[in-house]
Amino acid sequence: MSNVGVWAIVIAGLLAACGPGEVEVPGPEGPADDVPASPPQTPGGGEAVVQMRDFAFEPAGVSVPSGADVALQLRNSGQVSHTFTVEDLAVDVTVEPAGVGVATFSAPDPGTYEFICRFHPGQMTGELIVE
Ligand SMILES: [Cu+2]
Repeated sequence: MSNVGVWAIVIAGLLAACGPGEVEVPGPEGPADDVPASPPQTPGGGEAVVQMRDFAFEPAGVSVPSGADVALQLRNSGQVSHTFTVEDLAVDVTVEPAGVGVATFSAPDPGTYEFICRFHPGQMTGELIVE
């Protein structure tokens, strides 16, 4: 009976069609539907959002182009106040719990600049990468 073989192929096809229903588990940085590594919209040079949690920045790495006027959105989703502090750039913004803030600065020469939360410097650190 060749019909059996045909059905086997059809069923295999259906199974294959259903297979991709599996969802890829996003990495530690989560689904990058907002601002991927290469910022697509850069109206003022560079815009990105940094979440502040108890106790971590997310993402912990932010890339901006050198010379850009950066307006970094800060969102505190934690229970306590946090700061976004880049000592090298004299940037220091405190954001209350459930609050928002903006860190504005001119991106300096290319390099890696550490940012921290002054209240939790041992836990909350990240890197500002100027390209
Ligand atoms: Cu903090």
